[in-house]
Amino acid sequence: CLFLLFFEISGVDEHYTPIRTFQVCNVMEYSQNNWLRTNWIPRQSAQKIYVELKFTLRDCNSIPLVLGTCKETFNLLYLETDDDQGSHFREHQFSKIDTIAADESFTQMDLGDRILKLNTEVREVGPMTKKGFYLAFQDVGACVALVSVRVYFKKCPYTVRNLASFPDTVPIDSQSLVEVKGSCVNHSKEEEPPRMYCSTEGEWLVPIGKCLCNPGYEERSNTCQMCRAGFYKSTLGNTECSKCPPHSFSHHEGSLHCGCEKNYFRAEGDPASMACTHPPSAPRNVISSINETSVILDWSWPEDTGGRRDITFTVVCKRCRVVAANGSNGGTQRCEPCRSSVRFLPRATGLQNTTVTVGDLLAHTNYTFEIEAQNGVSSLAPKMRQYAAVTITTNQAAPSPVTVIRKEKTSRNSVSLSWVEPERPNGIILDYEIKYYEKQETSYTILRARGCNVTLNGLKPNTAYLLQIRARTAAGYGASSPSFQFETSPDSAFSISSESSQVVLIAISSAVAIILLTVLLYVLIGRSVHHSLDSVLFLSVIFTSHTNPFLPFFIFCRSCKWSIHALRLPGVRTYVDPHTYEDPSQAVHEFAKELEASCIAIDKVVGAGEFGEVCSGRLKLPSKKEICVAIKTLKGGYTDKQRRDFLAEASIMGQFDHPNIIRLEGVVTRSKPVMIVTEYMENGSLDSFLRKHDAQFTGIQLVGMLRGIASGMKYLSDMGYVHRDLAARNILVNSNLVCKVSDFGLSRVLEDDPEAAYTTRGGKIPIRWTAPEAIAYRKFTSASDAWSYGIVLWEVMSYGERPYWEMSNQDVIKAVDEGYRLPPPMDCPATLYQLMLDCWQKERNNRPKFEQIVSILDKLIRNPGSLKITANTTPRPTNLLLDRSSSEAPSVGTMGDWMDGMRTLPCKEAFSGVSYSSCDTLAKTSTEDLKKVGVTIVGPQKKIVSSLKALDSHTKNGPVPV
Ligand code: ACK
Repeated sequence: CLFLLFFEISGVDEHYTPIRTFQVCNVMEYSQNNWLRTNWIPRQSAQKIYVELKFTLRDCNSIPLVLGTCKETFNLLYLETDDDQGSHFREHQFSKIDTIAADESFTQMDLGDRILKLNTEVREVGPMTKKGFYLAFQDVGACVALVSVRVYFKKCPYTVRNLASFPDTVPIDSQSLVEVKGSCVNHSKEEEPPRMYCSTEGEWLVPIGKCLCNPGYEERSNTCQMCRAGFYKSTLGNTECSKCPPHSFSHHEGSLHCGCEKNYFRAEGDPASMACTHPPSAPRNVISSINETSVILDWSWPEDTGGRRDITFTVVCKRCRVVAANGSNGGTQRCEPCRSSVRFLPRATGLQNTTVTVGDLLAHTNYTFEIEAQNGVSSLAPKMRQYAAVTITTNQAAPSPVTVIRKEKTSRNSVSLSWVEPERPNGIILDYEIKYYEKQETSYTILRARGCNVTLNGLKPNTAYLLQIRARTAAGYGASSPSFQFETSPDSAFSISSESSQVVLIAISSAVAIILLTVLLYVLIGRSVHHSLDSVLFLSVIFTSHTNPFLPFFIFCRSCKWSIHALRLPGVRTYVDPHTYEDPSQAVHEFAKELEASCIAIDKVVGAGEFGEVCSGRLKLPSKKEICVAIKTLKGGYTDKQRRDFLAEASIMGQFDHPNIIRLEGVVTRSKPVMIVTEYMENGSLDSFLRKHDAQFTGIQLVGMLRGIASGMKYLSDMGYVHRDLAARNILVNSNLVCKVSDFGLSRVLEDDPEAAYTTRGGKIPIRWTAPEAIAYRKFTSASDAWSYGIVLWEVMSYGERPYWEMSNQDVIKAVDEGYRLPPPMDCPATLYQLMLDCWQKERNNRPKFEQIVSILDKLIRNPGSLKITANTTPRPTNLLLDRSSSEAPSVGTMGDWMDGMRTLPCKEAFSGVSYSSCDTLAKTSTEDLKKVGVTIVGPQKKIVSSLKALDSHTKNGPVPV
């Protein structure tokens, strides 16, 4: 400071803090002009300067004798300069800022106490333009002490708002706000330009706009800081960094994304916040249900969806064959994509539901379907993709309808037609059925043709006919073609009679056929003349009526090398021997449905078969009702052959569809245990069932059961299947007493049957049930099955008696060979016994066909009265068995004869030494009595007891007939 008559004095302020002051107090003298000037103060960025003064001022009234000279104000002045002028001082250069008066003044007493009363005054100066300035204080006669002078200016200080930094800002004038643009802090970006206003008071006002932290950075204390390891931030914004989602990591700071762990992936479009995922596991529980040439595939969702919800399914169809490897037994599977004509419903890829129907497959063909569950990352991990495969074999399917029929030639009485083979024959077309009728009539004619043309003869002239054609394959008939209409030509006087032309035609064709066959006969006889008598050629030409000019013929040559062809009844399917298949497992899949083990619930064991246990259980197929089933299992440790033999039964059974043949539900071959699942027959096998219910059924009930068995056997023989082991133990009975033929197989059946015994020619045969020619030279035919049926008939009528009781197999063979036959069971209707005897005809061609047996039994059922006439139960005198050669109807002899006969029974002289006093005593004889005398075999026991009763009634009711 520049002191110009101001004095620096020490004192204390009101708080007794020592202070130094500049004082002047020349109040007694006139014309005072005392100055105090500051040093040069640089202006810096200040526009406007504030000066705060703290001072004390003495009250003039408190000073005596100063009136007129004492003042109570002083002046504040300033001078702007660009440089420090040192001690150079010019009074007139200063400009007055204000006259400062005191708000408070102090008295003498105050002074005596040395307490200063401070006044504070603030004045503003500016705007300033020069680099610096001086302040000056002018005293004109006051008693004033300047305690402090504070010089300052106002500014808005540096600040960071909304991630934008705003510099120190000095307001320009007192009127307006200063708009200041902010700059984004490091690692941030402007979202909207940041701005703020700096007020004249040095306050920041109205922040506008903001900055956002870059990806990988988050806002921390007004700065953008890198995300820590294990965290990420993928977007611009002032959110915090997020923790890495499951199965991902970030090892470095400032991560925008987290990387996926091994075997985890992120699909394009997956947000960074989503966990890393992997392809799903394979679909589960694939079930196929085959319907001819289409298959419905059903499956369950994969166990592991890979952590995603965008699961879809894709089904790939392949045709696979096992190709034999050169020189080795095994083979390799070769697959090729299915034809493009295979249809998928709704589609093959992108399936949202867990089912698809595949249609238009080829019949009898192996297909493999690979079902894959896919999700958004499947394409990123081809090696991790899994699928479930199911192999199916399509069934036989009936051919599609004939659609194109052409009329080739028309005359008065005939028309020639041709047609085009069905688009999908689904097998070899065996023949066509042509059904036609007059348009106005309802009765129709049916013809069959092997080729794709036919001539219909014997038609009425000038008549409209309608015709339909359907093709037949081993799978049966296909649907009929749409009706095709044609008209014959009008009558004409000059036309040759069609009847006579037919005759001529037939005559000519017959002649040609006979010539051809004669030549053939000649050649064949010539070739096989050295063969045995067996090699006789049977030739049968059957001419049908001229309206049906097809000539079915049968040629048999027993010992010729060429095969035997027989035209079976049209419309009936033919049994296919599964052993003719190179790969027997193909046969089983051709004829048996593969079941998922998960659809089967086993309840309990009901018996034991040769290959394993027989159980009862339940089968629940998708969208089908649960049914009771029998389950035959193949026990572990089986050989390949055992497996083949076990499944052969299913391959055979699967070809049958008849109410009296046990129905195959399917097989389980793809998991263990291997199973054959059939319908459940509540009453088990017929022999034990009958034994359990001895004498409890009416004749009609028994005949009903027998009729069922015969009907099943008719079906089998029509199919060309020979059972070879027809016996009551192989018939099953359900809760409605319906009998069904079971136990199918070839050699296996006999190997399996405990009744089967080895013959001298080798091979096992159930002697008691088998026809003599089958025992002698293994001639098994439907006629030998008819013999067995006779034995079953006997078993049924005797409620499960063992045929030939305890006789040895050798004795049975001998007795039967000598013409002896089983006697009628007790109370057996005569007609049924006659039927048995017919079945046991030595000459097999004389035995009734199953069709005839069915019709005989049907007649009996319609006329139950006929069952009342029972066959005579008295055994023949010479043997337990009846001698068929001596008489047809057995009769009761005299008491003496009868006793003689009894003594020759194979009961070791049972009656020798036994005396009977009367017929009464005889009639009361019980089986217990017989046991006592050594008749231990149940059959003869019953027979003897019933005979005694019959004899008793004869003697009581009249003379014993001779
Ligand atoms: O007489 P069962 O009770 O009837 O004892 C045998 C046993 O299994 C061994 O073959 C019984 N069995 C076989 N197949 C069936 C079936 N489909 N339903 C009921 N029981 C059956 C048979």
